[in-house]
Amino acid sequence: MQYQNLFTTVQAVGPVHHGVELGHGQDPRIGDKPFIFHLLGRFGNAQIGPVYLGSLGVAALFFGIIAFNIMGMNMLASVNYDPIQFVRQLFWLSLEPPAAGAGLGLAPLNAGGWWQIAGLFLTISVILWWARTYRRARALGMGTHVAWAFAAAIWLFLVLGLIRPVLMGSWSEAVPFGIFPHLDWTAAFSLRYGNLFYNPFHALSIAFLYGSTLLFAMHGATILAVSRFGGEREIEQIVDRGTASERAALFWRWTMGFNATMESIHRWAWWFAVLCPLVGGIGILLTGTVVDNWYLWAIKHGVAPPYPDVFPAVMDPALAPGAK
Ligand code: 07D
Ligand code: 07D
Repeated sequence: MQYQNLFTTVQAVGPVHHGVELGHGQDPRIGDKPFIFHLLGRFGNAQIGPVYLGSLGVAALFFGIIAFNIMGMNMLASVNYDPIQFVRQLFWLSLEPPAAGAGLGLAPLNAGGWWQIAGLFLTISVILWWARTYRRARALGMGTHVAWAFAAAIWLFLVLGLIRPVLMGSWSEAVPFGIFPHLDWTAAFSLRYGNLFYNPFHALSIAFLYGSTLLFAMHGATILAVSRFGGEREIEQIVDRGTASERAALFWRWTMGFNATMESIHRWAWWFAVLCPLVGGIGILLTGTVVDNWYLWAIKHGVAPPYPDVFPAVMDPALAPGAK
């Protein structure tokens, strides 16, 4: 029978194991009896547990769950505690930041105060989870690449909800909590600042986003294609280049004249993924602080052509009488 490796996984079932011994000063792991879960083994490793929760994990979950509950309870209150309407309208419900004009002070609970508390707790939770990824990697003697990649996402998150609103002098600039409301915010943000497509950092961020999917597809496909030669045993293929990596490299040299190496492809992947939110965060940070209208900015710098003179001159709508 032919081996089809696109959807099926070879599940080599062996005795469950706890992993390496924990060093001095570490908390015990949770789930003393790891077990095999066949269905999950089709997506990843069939062994479930043990989990290292530790004090950082407990604290992160504690703050995260409180933040999540504050959002949920506010949304529930907004439909008069009607569970049916809560489910029906869930995607439209929102917990909004303080209104424009309220500045950076503490707001009354029902006028943005709950948003501030939920935001504070969510931020604490995300940062604690970051510390957890750093500490667990160190405890295993690994590099901290995952933590630093996560930090790039947290950078964009902090720019959107903390750094930029503080620079703009108002919490009203921040993103609301809610499924569709955060999309509305995203669209409104683009319109308010003259179309984000003309923000070169948004363009760069998109290039890295698209580039990430392209690289992920190329890499995943290449490794699956040589897995019959042991290609997914990547470390062995890096330190002792076998026929799998030889063929994979040859394939790309034959098709496009150049190939990444078994090791460098992971650098490409890491940098593309990290640069997406990293440059994106720069673009958002500049919006409204340094550049008020990306379309007019683009005309000024010769990126976008101005409308022909037959039309009246385009002015910055933010400068129009009555705009503020
Ligand atoms: C697949 C890993 C798993 C993560 C998932 C998300 C929550 C929210 C909250 C019920 C790839 C978990 C979701 C915890 C639950 C409540 C109140 C990651 C994977 C499955 N967005 N966004 C989504 C967040 C911003 C934008 C979906 C978060 C910016 C657009 C989900 C943040 C802007 C679209 C979501 C954040 C923006 C989405 C799927 C934080 C500009 C969509 C996400 C903390 C960047 C898509 C209905 C996904 C959608 C979508 C979560 C920020 C734009 C709800 C947590 C402000 C245009 N966003 N987003 O798969 O379907 O990510 O929306 O910064 O089209 Mg968003
Ligand atoms: C949000 C990082 C923070 C997330 C963290 C995760 C939890 C949940 C719980 C797992 C995603 C915390 C997680 C709390 C834990 C569980 C259960 C990363 C985040 C820390 N855009 N746009 C981008 C495109 C337009 C706009 C980036 C395309 C329009 C705004 C990306 C198009 C308008 C912002 C991108 C398009 C507009 C962006 C996001 C096309 C709307 C941003 C990169 C084809 C009308 C953000 C500089 C990312 C940004 C952003 C793509 C169009 C608005 C590349 C493809 C013109 C306001 N857009 N966009 O990684 O950085 O996000 O911009 O039309 O803020 Mg855009």
